[in-house]
Amino acid sequence: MRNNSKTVSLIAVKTALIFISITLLTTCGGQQEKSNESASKTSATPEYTENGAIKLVVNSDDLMRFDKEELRVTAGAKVELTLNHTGKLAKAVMGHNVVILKEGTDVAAFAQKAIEAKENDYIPESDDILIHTALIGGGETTMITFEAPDKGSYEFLCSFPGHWGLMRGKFIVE
Ligand SMILES: [Cu+2]
Repeated sequence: MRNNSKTVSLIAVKTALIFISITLLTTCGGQQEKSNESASKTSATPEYTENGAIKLVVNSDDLMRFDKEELRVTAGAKVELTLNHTGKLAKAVMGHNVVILKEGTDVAAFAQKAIEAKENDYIPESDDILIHTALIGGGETTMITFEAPDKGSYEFLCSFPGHWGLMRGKFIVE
């Protein structure tokens, strides 16, 4: 009888160990996936659409963030830029767009001017804008195509009031 109960408890211990090992393996795998997700903040390796345009995808969220700090294209190339809003908040409270400004534009001054253009989704009348997407809310997506300008380093931002401090990056044309 004693031997039997020892065997039973040994089996119980083994089962517990196997369970712990599986849990550890699963947890490690999950963490690896997460680090892969946040790895790329630039568009260094160009992707192309079926039409041969450079495909740029920028994701934005309810925490006022773009997932890209840098976008890279080549001068004169056809570019397709997609903006996704993965959040839930409405356009009126957490609207996002992508505005690319001409070289040498004072970003702070432009953002200030944009605040006054509420009726035009915060796109002010200005010569400083190279291109811009539509303003979208949570769950929405928008896309524009355009021809990349001359070589240079351009600034992009979200022109919704108060967002450009966090939501901005470089648009680099090589
Ligand atoms: Cu925004």
